[in-house]
Amino acid sequence: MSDMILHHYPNSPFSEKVRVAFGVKQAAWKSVVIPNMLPKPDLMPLTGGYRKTPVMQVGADIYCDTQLIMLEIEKRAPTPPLLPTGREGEARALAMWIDRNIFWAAVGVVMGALGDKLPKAFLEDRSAFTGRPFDAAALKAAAPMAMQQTFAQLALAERMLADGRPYLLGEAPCLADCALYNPVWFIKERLGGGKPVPPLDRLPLITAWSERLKAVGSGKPTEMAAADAIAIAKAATPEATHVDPDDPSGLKAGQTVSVTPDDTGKVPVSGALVGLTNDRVSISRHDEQVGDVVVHFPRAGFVIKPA
Ligand SMILES: N[C@@H](CCC(=O)N[C@@H](CS)C(=O)NCC(=O)O)C(=O)O
Repeated sequence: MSDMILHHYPNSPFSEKVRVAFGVKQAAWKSVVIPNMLPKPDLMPLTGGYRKTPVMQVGADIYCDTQLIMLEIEKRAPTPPLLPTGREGEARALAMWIDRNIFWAAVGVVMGALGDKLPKAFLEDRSAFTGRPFDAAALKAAAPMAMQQTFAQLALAERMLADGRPYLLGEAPCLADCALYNPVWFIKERLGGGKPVPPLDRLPLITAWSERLKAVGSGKPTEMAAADAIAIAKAATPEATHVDPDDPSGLKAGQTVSVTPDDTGKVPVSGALVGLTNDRVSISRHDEQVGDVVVHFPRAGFVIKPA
């Protein structure tokens, strides 16, 4: 089986969500470190424009968004499971809530504290990425509200742990734990040097839970050069995919479409529709550097438009 190659950077909290999943599974993976802002010249030929972090590559298949990356990891390294039997929907729904709500509140906490220490180029990049002003003064002004929001939302997760369970859905870490580790790790590592700083100081169960997840580690990474990842894509053939002919969207196999995130980093990726299921949309594209690749996105949170 081809290697799972994660394109990521160390400070990226969404990448930490994936790295901890590799840890749960003690999986082997290849690590390609990418820049933390545009330009990303070695990533764009693979994704066709999708700019977010992380991206997972397996041969000539490119998986965008951690929603889908986690499902691919689950398929390729099934044990122990991230989706507890009979509770897959719960685990995935919790992850969506965390990714779309708690994460952004936590960004407000971290950036509110660090905003004036961040390079201008980074702040400009994130303004373009989010479509909102990302400057030190605006971030600082919004920080107290972000702190309250982060606490209010994390308090819900704290209540889940109140019956003594070690992880959000029971005895073993699942997808929801990996998702929640993202914003908690972000606050702890960026602001507290690993120690619980506000609002974590008022969340003892989440703090103890985060120590358990830290001990899980990141699996078995091996460094890989970006050029090697590109060569792997070029030499590989994408896996077979399927377009559901009865999909209510009316989209048909082979038609040209664009796929765009609905929240941040709204860069459309265009190609021929080769896969469409309830969970994912897959498009085939050709690039001189990487040859024929298929780029996969989740359905939830992505807008598909006929070209
Ligand atoms: N919904 C995406 C969110 C990913 C995301 O927002 N990642 C941040 C970094 S943690 C990002 O892309 N920042 C801009 C960049 O890295 O260029 C996912 O689940 O993968």
